[in-house]
Amino acid sequence: MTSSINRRALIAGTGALGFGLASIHTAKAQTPTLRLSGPMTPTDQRAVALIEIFGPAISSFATFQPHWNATLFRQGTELEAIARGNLEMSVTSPQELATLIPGWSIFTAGYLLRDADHQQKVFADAVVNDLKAQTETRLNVKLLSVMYLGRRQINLRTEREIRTPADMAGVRLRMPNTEAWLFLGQALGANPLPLAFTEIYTALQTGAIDGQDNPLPTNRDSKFYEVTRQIVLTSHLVDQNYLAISKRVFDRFTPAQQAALQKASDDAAAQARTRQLALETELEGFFRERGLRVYTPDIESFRRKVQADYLASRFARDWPAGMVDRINAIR
Ligand code: KDO
Repeated sequence: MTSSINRRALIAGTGALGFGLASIHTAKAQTPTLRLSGPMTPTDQRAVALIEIFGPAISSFATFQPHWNATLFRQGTELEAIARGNLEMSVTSPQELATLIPGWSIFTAGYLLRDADHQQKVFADAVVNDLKAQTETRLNVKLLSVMYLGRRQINLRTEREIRTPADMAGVRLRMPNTEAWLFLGQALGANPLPLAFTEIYTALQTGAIDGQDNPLPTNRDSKFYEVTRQIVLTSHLVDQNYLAISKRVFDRFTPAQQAALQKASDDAAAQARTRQLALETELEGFFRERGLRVYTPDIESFRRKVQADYLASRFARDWPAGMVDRINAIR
């Protein structure tokens, strides 16, 4: 959900707030607990990698305590919780970051990143340094690694064939509740409706929405295929999340522990990316076997409209001059 508190107040307030993790200063016997809150299921490959790789790799100096299915904090409120010292970690997104630091909206644009490899190279490139630095100083959030979620596809409970954005007219498409997400739904030609991730299944089941967009592995994990009839392979966003940690919490670890945290994060992200990519190629068959129609629309017509809408949008005014070209040039 969009942050309920005033953006300026939050940013101004982070410098003055105390952080309640006194235990992090104490001896090894009391290792600090790193609580992570996220809306994903525990079977999501990012969650699996964090459980299998990240937690064990840091267990000698910190206790990793994940909370899935948004059971600790509501989707979209995690950054505010970290900034206020009420949470140590989350898996955040450019769409959420853009509600607080508008420049992040460049990564919410459809058809900008080409694939997982491009996404990884862009995150490691100096082109993102300024946004990362602003996020640390203004929000107290350090982005450890980029996590590949997958290519987002349109998934509908209706049967009408979708070839171009014009065919999306009137489709009530669920989007996460931030301005950038809702804009993407609109750019796809749909009528976007904001809804939390954890409410999608029931909304599809009851017909409160006509569809949703998410990568194929998410569709499988959250069983959206049980309550929908078709998947339109628009691949409109190479979706990225970031493993995020409170900067102040991070700074309290020794340099060796910080390096171990960074490596654990990169290793977990690498495993998750490899598995998500494999699932994306396998799953088309899985959905077809369950009776869904899976097909590729006229992608060029989607690309043209979505890119044109973004470049003409108010979001583009917050993108540093030349940044789109620099991102496109990364190979
Ligand atoms: C979603 O709400 O559709 C979304 O895919 C948005 C992502 O940025 C991310 O928050 C994701 O949900 C969750 O991690 C659940 O997979």
